[in-house]
Amino acid sequence: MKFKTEIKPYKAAAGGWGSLEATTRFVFDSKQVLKNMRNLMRMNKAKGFDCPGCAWGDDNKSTFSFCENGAKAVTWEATRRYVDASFFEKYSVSSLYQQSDYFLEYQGRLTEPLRYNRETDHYEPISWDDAFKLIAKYIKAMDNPDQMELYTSGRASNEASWLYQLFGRMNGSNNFPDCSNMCHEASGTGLKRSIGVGKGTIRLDDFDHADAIFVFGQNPGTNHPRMLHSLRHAADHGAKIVTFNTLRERGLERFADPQKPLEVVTSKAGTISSTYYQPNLGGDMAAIRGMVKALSQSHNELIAAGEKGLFDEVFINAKTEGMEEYLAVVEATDWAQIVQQSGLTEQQIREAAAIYQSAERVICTWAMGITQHKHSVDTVREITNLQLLFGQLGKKGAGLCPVRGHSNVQGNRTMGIDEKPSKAFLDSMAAHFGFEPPRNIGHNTVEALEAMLRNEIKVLIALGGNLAAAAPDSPRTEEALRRCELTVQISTKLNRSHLCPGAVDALILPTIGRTEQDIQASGPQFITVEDSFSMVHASEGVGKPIADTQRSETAIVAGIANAVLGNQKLDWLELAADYNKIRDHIAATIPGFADFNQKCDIKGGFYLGNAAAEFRFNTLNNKAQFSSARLPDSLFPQLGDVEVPFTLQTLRSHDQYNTTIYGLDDRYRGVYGQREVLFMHPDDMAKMGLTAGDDVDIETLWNDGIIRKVFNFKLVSYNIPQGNLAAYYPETNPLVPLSSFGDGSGTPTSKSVPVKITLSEAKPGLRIA
Ligand SMILES: Nc1nc2c(c(=O)[nH]1)N[C@H]1C(S)=C(S)[C@@H](COP(=O)(O)OP(=O)(O)OC[C@H]3O[C@@H](n4cnc5c(=O)[nH]c(N)nc54)[C@H](O)[C@@H]3O)O[C@H]1N2
Ligand SMILES: Nc1nc2c(c(=O)[nH]1)N[C@H]1C(S)=C(S)[C@@H](COP(=O)(O)OP(=O)(O)OC[C@H]3O[C@@H](n4cnc5c(=O)[nH]c(N)nc54)[C@H](O)[C@@H]3O)O[C@H]1N2
Ligand SMILES: [Mo]
Repeated sequence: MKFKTEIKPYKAAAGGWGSLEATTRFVFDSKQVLKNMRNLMRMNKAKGFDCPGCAWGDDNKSTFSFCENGAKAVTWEATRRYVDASFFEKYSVSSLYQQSDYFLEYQGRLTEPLRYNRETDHYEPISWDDAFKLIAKYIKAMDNPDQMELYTSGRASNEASWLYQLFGRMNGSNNFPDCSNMCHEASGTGLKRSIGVGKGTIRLDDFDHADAIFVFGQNPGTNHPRMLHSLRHAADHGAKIVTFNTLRERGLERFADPQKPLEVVTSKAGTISSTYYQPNLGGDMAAIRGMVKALSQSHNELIAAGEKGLFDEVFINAKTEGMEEYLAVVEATDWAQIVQQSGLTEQQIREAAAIYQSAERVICTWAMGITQHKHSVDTVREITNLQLLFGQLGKKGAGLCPVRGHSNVQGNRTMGIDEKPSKAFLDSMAAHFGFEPPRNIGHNTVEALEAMLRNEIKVLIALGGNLAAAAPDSPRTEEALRRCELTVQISTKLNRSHLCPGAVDALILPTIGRTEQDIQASGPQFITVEDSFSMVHASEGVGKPIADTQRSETAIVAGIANAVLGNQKLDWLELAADYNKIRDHIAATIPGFADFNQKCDIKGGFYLGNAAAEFRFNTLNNKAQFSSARLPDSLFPQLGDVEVPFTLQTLRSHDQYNTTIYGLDDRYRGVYGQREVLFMHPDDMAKMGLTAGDDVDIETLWNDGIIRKVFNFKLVSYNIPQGNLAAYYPETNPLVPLSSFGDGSGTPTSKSVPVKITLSEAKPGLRIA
């Protein structure tokens, strides 16, 4: 595959023609025009499937509820290309390992179960029954149930993930590492500590009522394109959109709605952000603290003058705890530290505070720019503190909105994919099924990988995802997978994780996807998912699966459970034959799901509710808790006095879905035909005697003596604060140390990696050290 490489700044608005062109190119390229268009038009409708792209909600307003990147996700799944036994006969695992992630997934859909043959280094066909028996053999041979890790990626349905957690717990373990551990864990943890519920408090239509929307550390133009419609709509109605993003992101500046043809034709693109701040990586907590410092000063001045203060004292007194302590910490934080850490001026911060103050109703949204740092839990709680001071909770047009990643990652948690389940959850399982679930805390993703590296884990099962490429410290992560006795990957497409087989055995189990028909013994099935706004809705695939040897995720999980546990406690196969029966059990065990099957008929789905939005705080004393953490002294306390020249964030291009690479362009950032690029401020280049286009090597500064280095990244001049860098994940995952993770969240610090840069000396072709 040869690609034209160039760097060419993008001039147009986000959305608009560029987006339409790219969408149609993807749809038509896949040579399945009719099928694809029909698929797209059914996305996010009452009948049809939920978009596997992201977890944004559905407004049910526009006729074509899809976006460019959702279209890519759908057509990617609907490919007619496939990899079967003859493919694996041709390619050994070692030869495939040399290929790029793009090449691997591009080969098409996995169609039959495969077992790794270590003697020949090739995967070979195995029957479904034999595959299940093999898994059971390994699991039954374990000395204790915690020698197994059950990984989940956030695309799995509620039904499949609920069955999966039940299987794991009946077998005796809470080892449920998942993609959320690498993603929004800090949001869940922080919100739970502050307001008692680890989910966002707003609903989609709140965007129509907000006076100001603060968007922290998020690139919706690429990762949640449908959110641009909500932002654009809000902006059109006069809401102020205030962005905090280290990079200038095109999608947050201007947006033409591709679903409003006139706008596209006339190029009448609307401005999205009324104000755009570019803090240092990890600087948001300091910026918000500065805003509170400014607001608190105005509040005190008003009170001193005998007037009504700014803060919502009725709400604070009745519903919260810890404000005095928090404001004392704010008072004690000086402006010099705030300015130095945030990278913003006092004036900019006061200006942001003034916008906040002028708004009656405020929404704060955030994503990975907030959650993938060492102090992310504290940062999420700082955002919450700000909102609590003004009573911006539980009222129309106001609240907290962590914007989730994978399309059902929030639903997975609701279903119990959680290494630290609540007592209430376990009690409910215990009561309904009459067994004693494990009560210890299980492993998150980083802990699971560490346990594998210590040779403590015999079996790894992955319900989707691509752990080898998604997790940090690639060489160590790959080695971790290789140290399990058996690895089992339940997947749609070939990826790096399949090429890191367990030490003794490895299986690939091919599954049908969300967009495809799922026919079981009782007839066609639908599944359910939950979006970022706690809306649960049904999703029914329309495309015909490419091979009748693929099975649904639910059927695969049931097959494994049946082979391991038998059918005494539960008839797993009967459940997989009729998902209504699974939903009946969910209704009986998970709060909010009463009459689940009946509610699946509701157009647009049903709302699970949010206790905090109704002022019920499931915390100490049933009050929302202000946190009073100090600003961190440094992003890298592990490094002591070592001077860190640059902080690197690892982020997504426009043509990828996590580790799935659709293409090599990043249109809005003006990058074409390449992915190994490093975004840097031109003055930083000048200081180092470098120029745009130079090849550089990037090396992590860490405290364990391990060399972490990637080679030959092309410098791209970019609007980014000095001292900050950006490059794409997963190529830069070798740079993120496994031992560098968030306090209280365990999330790898993918947005703050301490690095140094040198002009490339490596031979072309050398990729990582
Ligand atoms: N098309 C597409 N859609 C996706 C995905 C995908 O890969 N492709 N992935 C899905 C998943 S799993 C997730 S979690 C989401 C991810 O959605 P995002 O969080 O938007 O993903 P990233 O590309 O990691 O972008 C992080 C953004 O935060 C900014 N940023 C980084 N660090 C900081 C910081 O310290 N402060 C501030 N203020 N800004 C910062 C970056 O400049 C960038 O704009 O998207 C989901 N949707
Ligand atoms: N450096 C760095 N690392 C990061 C991040 C970062 O920003 N920087 N982001 C982190 C985040 S937010 C996340 S969520 C994780 C993502 O981690 P994962 O969820 O593990 O990774 P994905 O790339 O989404 O998984 C893609 C694979 O899932 C399989 N797949 C796709 N659809 C289906 C399906 O319907 N069913 C099944 N069973 N399999 C399917 C395909 O085989 C595909 O190869 O990565 C994390 N890693
Ligand atoms: Mo994510």
